[in-house]
Amino acid sequence: MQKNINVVQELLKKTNEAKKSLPPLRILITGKTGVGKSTLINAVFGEELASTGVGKPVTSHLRRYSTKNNLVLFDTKGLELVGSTLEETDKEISDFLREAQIQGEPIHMIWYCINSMGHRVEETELKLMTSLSKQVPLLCLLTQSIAGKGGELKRVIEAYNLPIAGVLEVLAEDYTLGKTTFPAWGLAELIAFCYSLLPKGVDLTFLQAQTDIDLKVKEARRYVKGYVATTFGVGFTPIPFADATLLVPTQLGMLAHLTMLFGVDMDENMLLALLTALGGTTGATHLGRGIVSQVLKMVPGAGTLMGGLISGTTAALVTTSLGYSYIAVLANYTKAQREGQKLEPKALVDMLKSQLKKNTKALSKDKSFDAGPEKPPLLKRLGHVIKRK
Ligand SMILES: Nc1nc2c(ncn2[C@@H]2O[C@H](COP(=O)(O)OP(=O)(O)OP(=O)(O)O)[C@@H](O)[C@H]2O)c(=O)[nH]1
Ligand SMILES: [Mg+2]
Repeated sequence: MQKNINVVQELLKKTNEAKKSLPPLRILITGKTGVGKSTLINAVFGEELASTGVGKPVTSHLRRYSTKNNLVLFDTKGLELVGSTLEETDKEISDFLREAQIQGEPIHMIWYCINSMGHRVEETELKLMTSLSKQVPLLCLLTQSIAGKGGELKRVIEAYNLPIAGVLEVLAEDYTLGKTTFPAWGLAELIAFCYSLLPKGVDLTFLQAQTDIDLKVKEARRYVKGYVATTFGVGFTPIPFADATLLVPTQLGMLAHLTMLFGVDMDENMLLALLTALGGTTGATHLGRGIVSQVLKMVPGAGTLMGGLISGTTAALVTTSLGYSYIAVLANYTKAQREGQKLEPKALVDMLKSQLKKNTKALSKDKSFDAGPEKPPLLKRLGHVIKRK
């Protein structure tokens, strides 16, 4: 294995590779003018898309917005959808959907927005939703839903039994009416629904592009569990302590994937501070030893290294603890960034350290991790030891 690689560069490179491997996700957002499409997009995908004045015109009513997160949004503008314009609109959007499919750049989902304040749904809209949903899964979103307005409309629309994926209410931004402010709601449900509806692959693109941090945390932790299970395998083969450095490429791969899932650009200095805190140096060899020995100290009963081996279960525990702790750091980093705050590297380093302690302690109690030393006979087990390259 190459020694003294610059792990920060390596992590950044792996994160970029993970980002690039995400398939493009294309969502079309439509509905009458002023229903709140742009407001909803901003709430679900973050402030960066707030400058909705721009965007590339695709057809006379369609605009395309590409984001750096492999998400492509198509937003219609100024649709009136009354009388004869329905047929034109239907044709315009249907032709576009078909063409996109032929070009090998299919639209994965349509959000059809209706303003809850309008109290009712027009015949033309029912027709349009039915027509479009024949081509692409369509979600009917009842926007600006305050004081139960969307609920009534939801029942009305559901009663039509349209061939659509679902009807959901949402209030994308707090709404003030006189002295009363109605807090935004329904976003997490909408996000969870889309996430479950999207096909494998593009669901990850959606996960990293959307703004619900709790969902990212939940899915990232699930990813760590799966990653550790496949990396260390059933029975968790023992690893010589000296080869703990071999864990580094594995762990870096995991950290890169997690960074990608959060859809944030981690500052190079921030990563340097975090990795330095873990390993005490930027060299990969030391980093691997650093991570393992630091975390090992916190694992009860793991201090006795039989024949210089750390058990596979311990290696798995260390890696899981590292993953969970890094997720907590990413979550806080992302939250702070969204609120326009800047966290100092030291704050994140402290957070990482206290999280490592907390998670290692909790995982050590987890029965699925048998953190103690492997049972003899040692020689037999040595046959399964990972070979040093
Ligand atoms: N408070 C609040 N206001 C909203 C919400 N959704 C839309 N609005 C308001 O409704 C108006 C229209 O919203 P837009 O998001 O621009 O509507 P649009 O569907 O993109 O309109 P077009 O681009 O013209 O088709 C704006 O003034 C928004 O502030 C919401 O969830 N909460
Ligand atoms: Mg708009």
